[in-house]
Amino acid sequence: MGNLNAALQEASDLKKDRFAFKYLGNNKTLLMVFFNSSLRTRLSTQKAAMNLGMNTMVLDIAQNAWRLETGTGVIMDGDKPEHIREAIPVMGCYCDLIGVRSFARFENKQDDYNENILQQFIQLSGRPVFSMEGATTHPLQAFADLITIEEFKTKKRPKVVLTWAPHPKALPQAVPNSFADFMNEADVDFVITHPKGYELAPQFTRDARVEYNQKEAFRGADFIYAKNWSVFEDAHYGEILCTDTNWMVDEAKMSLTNHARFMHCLPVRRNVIVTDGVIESPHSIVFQEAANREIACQVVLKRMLEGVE
Ligand code: AN0
Ligand code: CP
Repeated sequence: MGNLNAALQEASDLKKDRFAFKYLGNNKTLLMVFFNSSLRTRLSTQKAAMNLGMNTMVLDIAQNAWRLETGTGVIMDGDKPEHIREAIPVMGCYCDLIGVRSFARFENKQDDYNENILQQFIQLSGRPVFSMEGATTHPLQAFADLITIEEFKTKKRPKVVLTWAPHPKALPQAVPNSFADFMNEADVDFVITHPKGYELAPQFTRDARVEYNQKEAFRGADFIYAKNWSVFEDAHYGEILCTDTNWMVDEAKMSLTNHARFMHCLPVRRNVIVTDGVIESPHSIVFQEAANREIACQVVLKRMLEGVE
């Protein structure tokens, strides 16, 4: 928590004057590489870099780049003209820092949980690399979430509930993994609620309390953090086991809480994850949460720049 407190203090200071270090990144270039879609991460990371005086370049692998082969020993006579092992060192030639977004592919659990793509950027780019959501974690999101909870808490040790909610597509575990990881280090009463079979990786949940009855979990909560994720356990990795719409966050469940603030990392499917009424209520802090992505990223970039020659 010592490290987190220092980071939170730095975030609070930067939020008061986000241009205080506007020359730190002069003549430094950030390359942002996206293997997956993004709204918040793309804009907040670019804005954070601009606040620090950096230049930014964005590469959308799926749209404008050569399709990249990522397998080893592949005979490349198919539809992918370039291998990631050439692409990464070349990307490193043109920049000073690299941010990478590469979601879980759900093809091979080992590849996902080894952060196969992110690790290759770390090993082959010759540049400091940070995650803009990898296969298993989304630390910039969790840090922004923590900053937001600090700003809105009304007691020293608030009850924070991470609740699973339904979703039509299989989503990664990255957001809940990082949220659990950060909440376990923060000074909060942390509870996770999800249907049986949705247990997250123990290296992130550690000794967090799991309550399978969602309504029980909501009782007295100060923050409700909703998120869907797909199954982690080996036999059903990346699958959807539950489609029960009763897990949606609605007004009746929120009324069991201690006037809880509603949080979600966004993008969110209305009336699937959360009702219109809850996300539009005065207790919803999803925009403040998204706004803090800029600050969270600025702390990370500032620290990386301070470590770059
Ligand atoms: C992604 C996920 O669940 O990881 C990104 C969230 C920030 N969400 C979707 O793909 C809808
Ligand atoms: N919360 C988040 O990371 O949003 P994007 O996927 O839009 O970047």
